[in-house]
Amino acid sequence: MTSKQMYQPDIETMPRAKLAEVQLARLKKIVRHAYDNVPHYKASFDKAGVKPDDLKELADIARFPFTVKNDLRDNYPFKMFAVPREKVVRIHASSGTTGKPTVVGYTPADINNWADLMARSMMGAGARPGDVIHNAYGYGLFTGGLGAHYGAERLGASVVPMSGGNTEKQIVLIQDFGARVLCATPSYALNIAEVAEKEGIDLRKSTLKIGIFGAEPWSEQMRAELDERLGIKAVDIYGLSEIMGPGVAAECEHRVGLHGWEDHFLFEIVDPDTMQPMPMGQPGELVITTLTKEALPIIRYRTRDITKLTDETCACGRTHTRILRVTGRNDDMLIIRGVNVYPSQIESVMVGRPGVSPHYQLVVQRDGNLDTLTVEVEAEPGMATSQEAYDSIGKDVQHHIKTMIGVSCRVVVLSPGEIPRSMGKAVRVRDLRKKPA
Ligand code: DLL
Repeated sequence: MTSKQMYQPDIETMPRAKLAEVQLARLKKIVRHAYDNVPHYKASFDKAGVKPDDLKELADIARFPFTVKNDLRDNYPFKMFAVPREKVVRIHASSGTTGKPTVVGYTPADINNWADLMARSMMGAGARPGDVIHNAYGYGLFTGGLGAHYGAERLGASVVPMSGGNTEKQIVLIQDFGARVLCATPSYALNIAEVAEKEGIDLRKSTLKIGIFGAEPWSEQMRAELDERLGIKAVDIYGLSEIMGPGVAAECEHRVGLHGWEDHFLFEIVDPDTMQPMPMGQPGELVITTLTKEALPIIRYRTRDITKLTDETCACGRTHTRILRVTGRNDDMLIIRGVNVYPSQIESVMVGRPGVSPHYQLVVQRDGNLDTLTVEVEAEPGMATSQEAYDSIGKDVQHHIKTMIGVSCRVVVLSPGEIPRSMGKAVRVRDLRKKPA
C-alpha cells in the first residue's frame, strides 16, 4: 500500500450500517478462529455454554465470556496463540509489576494491519507523507516504539528511531533533522520541553508542529501545557499490547475523543461491578474484541480502562466511534476515606495553577485504619523558594483539590527537579500501604 492511500475515506467514513456488517462478518470468523485454535477459548466458551454459531448479531457478543490479563499470564508464554509459533514473526511483552510478563504475538498480516492503523492514526492527527517523525517511544518489548515506527514508515515519513532517554540529544536532533511530529508519552514530552527550556532552547520556534502522545492517562490541562510549551498541537493516541499496541484509537485534528478503529476492533463499555453493557454515552470499563488478529485473537478483553463512547458524528466526517479520553484505570483508582480518586483528576486540578509545575506524585499511606493522601508537586522554576511561598502555594492547591474532587489531602511543594522524571510511562502513585514483594 502506498502512503497516498493512508487516508482511506471508504473505510474511515463508511456509513455505520455498513461498518456493522463488516464487523459482524469479521466477528463471526474471529470467534470461530479463537474457539477452534486456542484451548483456553474452547474451555471458557464451553464453560459458559456458548458456541461460535450462537453469534448471529453483534449484540450476541454479550453472551461470550470476558478475557482478562491473567488468562494471558496463565497461558504463558505462547498458549494463547491461535497459530503455530513458527507463523509468528514478532513477539512483544509487557513487563507488569508482578509475576510473569504478558506475551503477545503477530503474524505478518497482523503487523501489516498494525502499520496501516498506526499510519491512519498519524495521518488523522495531522502527520503527512514526507514529514520527519521523531519517535521517542521506547523500542524493545514495549509496543510503543516499533508500533509508531512501522506506522511512520507506512505513512511515507522519515522516522527517527530515537527511543526514550538521552534528552539533550533528542532536542538537538529534533532541531537538526527538522522533525514536524514528536511521538512520546506525554510525561516524557514534558520532560523534553523542560530540558530544552533549561538549555535556553525555544522549541516553539522549531519545526515541531504535532505531538502524538499516549500510553498513559493525561488531562486536558496537560494538553494545554504541552501545546503551549512545545508550540504544537498535542493529539491523544490509545492502545494496549494485548489488543495490538498503539493505534487502537486515535484523535483526529479536532481533538474531541479518539476514533476507535471499528473495522478492526469491537468496542463495548460495561459496568465494572455488574459487568453488564452500559448505554451509549455512560462511563464504564472499556472492553475490546479484536476482529482481524490472526496470532492472538482476543475476545472481550477487559482493559480496566475507564472511559465512555460517543456515537455523535465528528466534524472530520469519520464515522468510527469516539472513545473519550481514558481518565484512569480501575486498578489506578485510589479510594481515600471513601472518595474515589484518579491521579489524572488531581493532575487536571493542579496543572496550570499558579506556582506549580506539572510534575507530581501521589503518596498514599495508612495512618491507623485511615488512608492518607499526600500530593507532592514541584514549584514552578524561577519561583521564590522560601518555605512561606511554598506553603502558600500548597494551601491553594489543597483547597482546589478539596473543592473540585472532594478529597482532603496534604500538599507538599518541592523544589524544581525533585520529582523523578520518566523516559516512558510516568510513575504517578507511590502506594506505601503495600508491603514490597
Ligand atoms: O501503552 C501502547 C501504547 C504505546 C499506546 C504508545 C499509545 C502510545 P501497554 O504498555 O500495554 O500499551 O499499556 C496499555 O496504557 O490499557 C491504558 O491503561 C494505558 N494507555 C495507553 N494509551 C493511553 C492513553 C501501550 N492515550 C495501557 N490515555 C492501557 C490513557 C492510556 N491511558
